[in-house]
Amino acid sequence: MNIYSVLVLFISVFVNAENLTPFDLDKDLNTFNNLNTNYEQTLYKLWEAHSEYIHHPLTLELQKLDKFYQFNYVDKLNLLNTYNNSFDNVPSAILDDIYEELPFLNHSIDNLKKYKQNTVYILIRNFELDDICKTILNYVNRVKYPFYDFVFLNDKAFDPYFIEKTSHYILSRINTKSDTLSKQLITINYGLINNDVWDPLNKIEEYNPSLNITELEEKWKTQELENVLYGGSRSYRNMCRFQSMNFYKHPIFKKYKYTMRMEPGVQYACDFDPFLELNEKTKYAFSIALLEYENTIPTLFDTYKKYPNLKYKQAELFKFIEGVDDGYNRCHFWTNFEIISLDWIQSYEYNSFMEYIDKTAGFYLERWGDAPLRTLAVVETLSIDEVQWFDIGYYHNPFSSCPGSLHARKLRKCTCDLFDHDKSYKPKDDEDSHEYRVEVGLQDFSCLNEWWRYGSGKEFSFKDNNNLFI
Ligand SMILES: Nc1nc2c(ncn2[C@@H]2O[C@H](COP(=O)(O)OP(=O)(O)OP(=O)(O)O)[C@@H](O)[C@H]2O)c(=O)[nH]1
Ligand SMILES: *[C@@H]1O[C@H](CO)[C@@H](O)[C@H](O)[C@H]1NC(C)=O
Ligand SMILES: *[C@@H]1O[C@H](CO)[C@@H](O)[C@H](O)[C@H]1NC(C)=O
Ligand SMILES: [Mg+2]
Repeated sequence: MNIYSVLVLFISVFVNAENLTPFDLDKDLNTFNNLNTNYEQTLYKLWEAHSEYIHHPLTLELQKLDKFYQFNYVDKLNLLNTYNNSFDNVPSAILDDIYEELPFLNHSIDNLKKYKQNTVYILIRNFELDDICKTILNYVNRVKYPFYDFVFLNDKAFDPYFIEKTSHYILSRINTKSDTLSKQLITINYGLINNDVWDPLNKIEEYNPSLNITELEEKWKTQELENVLYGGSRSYRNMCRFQSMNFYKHPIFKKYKYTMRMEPGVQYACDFDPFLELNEKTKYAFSIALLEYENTIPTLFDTYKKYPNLKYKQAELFKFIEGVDDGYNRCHFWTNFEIISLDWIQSYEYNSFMEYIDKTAGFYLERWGDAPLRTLAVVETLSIDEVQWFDIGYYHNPFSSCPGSLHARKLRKCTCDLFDHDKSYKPKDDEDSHEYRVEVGLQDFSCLNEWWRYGSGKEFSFKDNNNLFI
């Protein structure tokens, strides 16, 4: 692109911005649909032009970090932004206000720093704005102290309206004190993923010389005809690979220790806290476990068994995934809700396993999901007491789970109930209603039974040995 056409692009963006709705922007402007290969030239200028229209208080510093980019949204009151990125510089009167509102911190600045090492993480596309806003509203009302940071990642440019609206939902509260507190404490990070990381097939020779794009596309067509879920999709495969082995390499995550994954449209039916409820040893937490579709992973388990450093049957958690005849029972943690220790997922052990998996190209030859892959990595590298089951009401289309104990449901103020399994399937046109849910609990395709048996055991009583419900 020459200088002249770049200029024309910017000018036309600027001129048209006021006449376009955000969703027009999403569809019509190349910037939001093109692969992320030249941010400096496009996004930053576009953003500058568009930001006048939005009137937001953004700190506008697009940073290039190797193959990633980031910019942050903070309010004027944000303490870290005001006090040179350290709570140590924050005046004690302000800290005292914080301690009063967050009693579990026990007046300790170290606890405050620890609390702020947690972040929610969302990989998302611009058009999913409405769904994520519903989920965020649900989250801020279910988590008692929802002052954790957020990380949004996207392989395309974020629509400024998306940033404006999501940050508004995260920061704003009805209660004035909470409202101030969220603005003081929360940093919202918006990160961008370079196309080289997101879509390795773009440089297929470099990625894996044995692959041929024409042949891959043929394969995907066949898989789609064979009803392999998302079998025809290249972007879904990129997503699975990114969630398996790349998201945590974004430099944004350097300042965090734990992250909870959130997806647009999910619902939390009970009070919970993703980080205060973590056990000391926990490195991985999940809510739902179920069976993977067989036709998405025909050769995954055989590949796994050939991993050179394999623990396999020596692994403490192996029984959770053990099938008949040396096979895989297809149990996996459902990764759309997961809490991850970043030290663990950034470890050499985790990453050498994923790199081995990636070299076999199963992400693209078949349609390996990030859920079974995460599960195999958990089994290989963690012990039973490092994995925690979060028995909270959780719903991601079409499955839900609800605490089995009435006592827990009352304490957590759950709005879910345990369903009569035969009645839990509802007609398709009722999809949005609360009832259209398949309660996973004890169904055949649930793997909670396996977890109770071979994992941490069955615990229906509500644990209140944390500071959450004081
Ligand atoms: N930026 C970006 N995010 C994506 C892309 N594909 C999926 N995602 C996100 O990745 C997560 C998983 O994708 P989903 O489409 O929800 O996949 P799923 O949960 O297996 O299936 P459904 O929710 O049933 O569609 C969600 O948070 C999506 O928003 C993509 O191409 N680009
Ligand atoms: C802010 O922090 C940087 C790096 O930590 C340091 O070099 C600088 O002197 C600090 N500035 C103030 C005003 O404290
Ligand atoms: C890829 O495969 C197709 C069909 O088998 C073949 O025609 C083409 O030459 C191959 N491309 C490369 C770069 O090897
Ligand atoms: Mg989803």
